[in-house]
Amino acid sequence: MNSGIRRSGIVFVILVAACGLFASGSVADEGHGGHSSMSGPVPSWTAMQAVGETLAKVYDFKPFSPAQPNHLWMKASDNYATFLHFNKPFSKKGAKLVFVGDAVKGRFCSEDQPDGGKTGFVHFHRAVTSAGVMGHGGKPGTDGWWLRHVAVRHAPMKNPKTMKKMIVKPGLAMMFMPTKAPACSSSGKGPLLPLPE
Ligand SMILES: [Cu+2]
Repeated sequence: MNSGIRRSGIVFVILVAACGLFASGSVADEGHGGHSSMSGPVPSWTAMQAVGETLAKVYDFKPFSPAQPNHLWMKASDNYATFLHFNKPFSKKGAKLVFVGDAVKGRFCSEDQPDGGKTGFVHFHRAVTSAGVMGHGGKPGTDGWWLRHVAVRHAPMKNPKTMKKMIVKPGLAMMFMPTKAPACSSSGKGPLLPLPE
């Protein structure tokens, strides 16, 4: 994947993150320091409401089977997508946006993990999962997406390493949720497929 796509992805994520913060209206109670230092005009309520309406129309992509009820996805290109991750199914009243993020199509191989995870693509979710099973990680070479999460609020989650409760802070969520990928080129399973661009 070229770095242009990755960079524009980050800009997108930051924009959506900002929208999420403005629209939540509860930034102050959540103690997000960065926001209060902002000066100048603030976005109008109707402008922010229109953001939601706009996003709802284009977040219609279904990269996973079965579909994730807590996620809305937008296909940006054949191998790049962005998502909104809610605290409960988005079809439920009161569902809150917790993460925005982006994802790169690839296999569960260290060779396909963007930047080896350093830029935040730490979680692999396989494209197809049998019913009732979590789709994190998988067998070496399984098709799916590498995800990067950016929290837009303080939210409770389980630390994937210790399984203890932790609070996610707004910003890049390197702890959500690392899946260590195997090297596929040395696994003896035939030639390596081309990497996603
Ligand atoms: Cu997953």
